[in-house]
Amino acid sequence: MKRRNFIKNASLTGVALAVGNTLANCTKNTSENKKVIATANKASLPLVIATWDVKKSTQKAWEVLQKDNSALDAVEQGCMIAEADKKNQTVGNGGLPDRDGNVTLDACIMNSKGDCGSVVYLQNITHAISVARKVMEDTPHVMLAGKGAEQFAVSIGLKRENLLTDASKKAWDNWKINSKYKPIINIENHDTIGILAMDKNGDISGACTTSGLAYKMAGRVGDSPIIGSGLYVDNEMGAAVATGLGEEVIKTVGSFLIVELMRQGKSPQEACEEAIDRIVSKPNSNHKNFQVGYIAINKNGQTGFYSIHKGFSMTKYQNGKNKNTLSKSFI
Ligand code: SD4
Repeated sequence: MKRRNFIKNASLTGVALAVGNTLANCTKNTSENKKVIATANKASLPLVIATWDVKKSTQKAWEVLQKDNSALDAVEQGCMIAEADKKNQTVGNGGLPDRDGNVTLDACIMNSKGDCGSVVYLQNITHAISVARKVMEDTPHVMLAGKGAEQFAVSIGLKRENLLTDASKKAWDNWKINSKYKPIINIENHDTIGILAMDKNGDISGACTTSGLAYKMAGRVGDSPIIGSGLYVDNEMGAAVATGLGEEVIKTVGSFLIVELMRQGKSPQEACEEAIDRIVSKPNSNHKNFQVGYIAINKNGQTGFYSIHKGFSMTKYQNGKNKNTLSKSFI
């Protein structure tokens, strides 16, 4: 072999070896990572966690799991409780409207296979989460918006309703007197509902549903229907869901970030804390004026939750107990 060809071949071999080693390392790391996170102890399953004090929703999800239904059914039905509750002014029917008096809903859902569905800017339909599920199951798409989402909802048998209750209209009328747009921290201590459930086999699903920020600009969509921001499920590692000022969650792709941090070996608690840190440590961060909270679960059945401000909480249903606990916070 001529010297030039020898060098060329040798360097190609070197490159091949280097690439081979890198690939081998990647494979090794990935399989090691998979081993780090063992499947949860079956005795502690099923398990449901949710943002805020939503015991009726976690109770429902738990009951669904007790009947051996899927984690996907559990998270959908848990969300439906909050959506139908007209007294809850941050989700579904009775949600606070945008500046123009229109109630617009955002929701998404994700199953253990990594499939997902989402609706944004949905009007006149109470159960946004069920529409999101059908988008996932019955269409080739992930996300439907506005009129198209509403038409699809009607086509699957959901009925149109006026979602603006008297109480929410009154609140909007009061807001119009000053019309100051400012995110309200921990509005009524009852907010966007995000639920994560792990069934008896350790498979995880998640869902998130909201009427979004009260008195938002017409057309505004938050993080809650954005896969990776408001919600992310990776059945190999775990799942996370967000609440609070969606713009800040979107900027840091918060839920996906938490799941990837868990993949790197962080506990759910550490991962939630780091995701909040990414928000508050930004140059010019205005975090004193807004809230963000995260909850997360890993394949071991460990959970974590953390927020910027005090007042956020997580509800957990495990081992027959349905308990709400206040979160630690950055401030
Ligand atoms: C949004 N993240 O639309 C939602 C609202 C929320 O606590 O969670 N409020 O930005």
